Amino acid sequence: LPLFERLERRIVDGERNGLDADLEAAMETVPPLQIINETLLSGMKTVGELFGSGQMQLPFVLQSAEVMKTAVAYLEPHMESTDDAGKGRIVLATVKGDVHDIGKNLVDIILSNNGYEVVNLGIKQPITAILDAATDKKADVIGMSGLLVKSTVVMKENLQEMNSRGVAEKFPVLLGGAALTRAYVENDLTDVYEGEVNYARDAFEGLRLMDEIMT
Ligand code: B1M
Repeated sequence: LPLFERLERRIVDGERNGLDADLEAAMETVPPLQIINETLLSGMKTVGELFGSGQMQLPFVLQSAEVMKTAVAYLEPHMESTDDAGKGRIVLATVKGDVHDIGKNLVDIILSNNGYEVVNLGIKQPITAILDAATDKKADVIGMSGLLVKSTVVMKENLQEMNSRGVAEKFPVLLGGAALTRAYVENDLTDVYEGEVNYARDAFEGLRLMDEIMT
């Protein structure tokens, strides 16, 4: 297979052998972020489709996810980044009950490389932990990611909890993850929260929104 098709295939097949060499070769012609966006994410999309239609079993999805993470970790040091982290601080987490973190970690990378300090709490984070960290670290924004449909409900509960704790004015939120849609956020979440709600379709929209929030 040609290089980029082979790389995409590696994600789908969860094949790590030869990955580094292919990534090196790819970086000779294409910047690392573009490799992630156009090649690797396309592989993950196929994985999602195969899993969703019952053609791929969970352990193989996990393998693909591991190869995806390895590839992103390999590419990250080669990405362009600004030196300062003075644009603002975000506490970022995957919500309670949800283990998906590839997208959240991409958001971390994009924001960190573009002047933001990111406090990445990891996966399955209850709102109490998110709020403790946000208060502790004096976060400017709280970012929540979720890929399961039930995570969209968790996000709504989290926002209600934030209202009742009286921190809505203090913390604008940035929400993202494949289970969310702009329509759901605008129709079901914006009205729930007394603070500012922002929906990002991808990591770059997340960066643009952070820039907007912080100005
Ligand atoms: Co799971 N999974 N999974 N999974 N998994 C999905 C989400 C699913 C859609 C697959 C499917 O059925 N087609 C489905 C959810 C269905 C639903 O809820 N209706 C599903 C399921 C069912 C499950 C389990 C329940 C399976 C089971 O156990 N039977 C289980 C859940 C466990 C749990 O969470 N409690 C499970 C487990 C797993 C693995 C562990 C095997 C693995 C995750 C590994 C990991 O993340 N470390 C996994 C994977 C890999 C997927 C798919 C195939 C790929 C997800 C991914 O990484 N995409 C996924 C299929 C899909 O999404 N269509 C699927 C790439 C990533 C870059 O995209 O995270 O969307 P994404 O991020 C994007 C944007 O959304 C945005 O930016 C990123 C791109 O720039 N974004 C943000 C994300 N977060 C943001 C936050 C922001 C801003 C933007 O601001 C804060």
